Amino acid sequence: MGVKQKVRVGMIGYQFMGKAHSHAYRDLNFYFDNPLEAEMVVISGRNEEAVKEAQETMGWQSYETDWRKVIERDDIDVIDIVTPNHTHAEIAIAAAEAGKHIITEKPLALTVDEAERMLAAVEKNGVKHMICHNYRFAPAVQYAKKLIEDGRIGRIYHWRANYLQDFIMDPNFPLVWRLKKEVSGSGALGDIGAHSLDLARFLVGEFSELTATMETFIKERPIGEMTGGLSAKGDSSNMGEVTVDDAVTFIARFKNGALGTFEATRFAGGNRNKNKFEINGEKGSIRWDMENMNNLEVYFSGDEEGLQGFRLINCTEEVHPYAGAYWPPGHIIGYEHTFIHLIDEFLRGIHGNYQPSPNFVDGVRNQKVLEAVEKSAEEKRWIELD
Ligand code: 4PW
Repeated sequence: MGVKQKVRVGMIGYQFMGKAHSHAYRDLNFYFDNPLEAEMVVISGRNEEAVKEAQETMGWQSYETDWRKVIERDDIDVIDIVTPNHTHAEIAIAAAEAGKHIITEKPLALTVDEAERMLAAVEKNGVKHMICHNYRFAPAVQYAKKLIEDGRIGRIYHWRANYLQDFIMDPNFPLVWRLKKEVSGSGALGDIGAHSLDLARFLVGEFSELTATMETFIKERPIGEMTGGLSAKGDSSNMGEVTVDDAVTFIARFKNGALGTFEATRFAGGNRNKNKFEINGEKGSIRWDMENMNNLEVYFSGDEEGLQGFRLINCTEEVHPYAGAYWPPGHIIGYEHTFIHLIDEFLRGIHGNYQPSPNFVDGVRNQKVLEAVEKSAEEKRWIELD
């Protein structure tokens, strides 16, 4: 491994996803022989004390308190957007116009219109773009994709996904940005359901129509921030309205004839980050659960009588995508590594001058599904997707 070509990154935002992306830039070249190496040039945030602390702990060279200054800099090649959803469009369009490659957190935007403007800006300016649907990059999920593409499952009949969390079940949990429509776009739907529908598009195919129902169980919450983390409590003498869904359920038809069921909720007590799916096809079935993310359960109907059933594959062998870069078989990896794999793909796209996936095209398609789910729930009817 000689001296690598550098790609200079400016990150906008520094919290949960800022940490996940920063870790990925730092560790990527330790495991993967990527032709590019990320130089963590500048991180930006409005709160100077907090962003300075993030700069120091996460290993960035400098900080800014105005994201526009990061975009204006000539020594930045990539803008990484890890801010709340309502800021994605403005930052991404400005970054594209400045000729920067862009990686952004999901969902792409608040609306289809915003998402389409973002896609138009990156295409017009010829920059590479990626959206952070990191769960696509778990080795087990990549291997599931390979099994499907190799025809091992045959025609797909069913997709069944639950994305279950429980961190806002306490009515005193504060009205954080994820619970405000004008900042987040939607609730459980866009925050976690977006991952399920992206996985469905990745593994099964495009949606043709869907029908949905949504609910907000706790309609008012104390004003406050997430100080204290997941056990944060707001000031109950000062309440505000929750303007997003707490839970959503929808059923869908895919263009290839498969049927899908989806549930995304933050009110599934005991489920911290239970992102799981099952696929049933003519020749077999596949199951995956993020909380045991190294494992894939696979059933082949052609197995010998008496030995049929789900087999448990620990996707840590050389043959499993990305796994060979780490440890000997059986030595598992975790959540943070999915971001390493995604950013590895992003940098390879920049170096090799190809458009990596998932990208803003996926972001727009996902946004159309999100919008159709909301419309269906509101109008109580099936919605077709183009
Ligand atoms: O993207 C999602 C987040 O917004 C994550 O994968 C999990 O749910 C963790 O936090 C939220």
